[in-house]
Amino acid sequence: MAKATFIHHFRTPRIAYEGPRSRNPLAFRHYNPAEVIEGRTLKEHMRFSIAYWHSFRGTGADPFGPGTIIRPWEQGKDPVSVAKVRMDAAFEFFQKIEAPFWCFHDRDIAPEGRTLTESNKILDQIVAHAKQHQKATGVKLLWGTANLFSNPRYMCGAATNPDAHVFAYAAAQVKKALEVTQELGGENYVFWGGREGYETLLNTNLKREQEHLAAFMHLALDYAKRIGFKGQFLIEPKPKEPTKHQYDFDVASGIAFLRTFGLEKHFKFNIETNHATLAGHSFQHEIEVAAAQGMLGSIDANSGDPLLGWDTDQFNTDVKELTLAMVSILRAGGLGTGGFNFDAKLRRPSIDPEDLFHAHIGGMDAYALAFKLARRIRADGKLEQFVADRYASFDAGYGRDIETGKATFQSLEKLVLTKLGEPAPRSGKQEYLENLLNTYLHG
Ligand code: XLS
Ligand code: NI
Ligand code: NI
Repeated sequence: MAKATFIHHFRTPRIAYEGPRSRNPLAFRHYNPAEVIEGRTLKEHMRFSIAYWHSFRGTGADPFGPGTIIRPWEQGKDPVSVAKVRMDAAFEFFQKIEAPFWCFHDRDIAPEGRTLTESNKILDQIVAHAKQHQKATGVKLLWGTANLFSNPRYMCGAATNPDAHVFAYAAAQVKKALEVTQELGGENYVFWGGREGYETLLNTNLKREQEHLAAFMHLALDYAKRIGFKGQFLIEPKPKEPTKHQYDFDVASGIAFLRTFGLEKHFKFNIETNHATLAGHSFQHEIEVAAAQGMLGSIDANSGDPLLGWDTDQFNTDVKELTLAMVSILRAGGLGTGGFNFDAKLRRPSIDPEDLFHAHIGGMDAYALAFKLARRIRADGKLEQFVADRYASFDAGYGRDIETGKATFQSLEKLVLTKLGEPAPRSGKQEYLENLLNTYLHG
């Protein structure tokens, strides 16, 4: 282990901040990790995280062909030794890219054994290795999760599988995933639906499947409590893919699910940009829906392609989209124990280790710039003031009575008949606001 930290797996040096004028493609232009804003460094504000599954397990394979991305450390016959060297490379990358956090699924970091006992043993070895790396580098775990979708046993779902045997297996796997997330000091634990959904209603009892999913969540909560796991539980909604209908469709349906089954106090949402757009929403919409209920947890930072209808998991460099999202996040008071996790992957022909740097530099810079622009927008106050003014009639008088539950249909009818008459129309001023936004983005 001590040796491994000195072997350099990447030729690219640590990425430095050079400022907006820099044209060095391997430097940060907006993300200055050491910059202090309101008593906290930008590194602490942004809480960037690297997704192990994409950046260290992604090979570029797609349904039309095998992987194209071959890393030099992916060599050797013993998968456990390879997993350790891969992890050495990963922690080197985390440090060089100035990411304070990482995220993983159990099966990304450790190969699955022939039995659950064997899988757990292997996982323990790799987790011990990760723990040493975390200690040596100061990189922390944003969240852990379990892969309940790759193994063929989960082809019809995990917690929503029609076979109780599979439910039991998934429970055992999540029990272990919670233990290792706790062992590594994970600040959150994520439930993304995997294959929790259906392909056809012809073979599906939707009601029972949703009840089983809720039962699973309750069991996970009970166990977390039992072992003293303090991390925040997060649901990551996605409307489709891999199944044609995923039960955690979007934030709104997630809230309904949590409320229906008495889980709402224990969960927040991990919102992924590409999942929002697949559901026919904007990224900002999903943030607003979660924030309105005090359930904004964390972000899976990526983007889809507007011309493609699946989860392309691209790095997001769209400053306008991110600035709008950041305005909503800042208004909600930030992400708390959450962060911005780059759940994004290189395109299939981007095969150089250096491409991993370009990808993350672009994403980090875009988010950091968006953060700064959003702060400026909020400090300037014009946008917020416009919205506040638009609702001002609810701040006093009968408007206030409506909000506080004092008004009745009769009292409102009387007001209209005797005093108010016809309401005066007022412009929504969308075009003015779009222009105003551009003055911040390009001003
Ligand atoms: C897949 C999801 C997945 C989760 C973690 O679409 O985004 O990567 O973030 O299970
Ligand atoms: Ni995700
Ligand atoms: Ni995704």
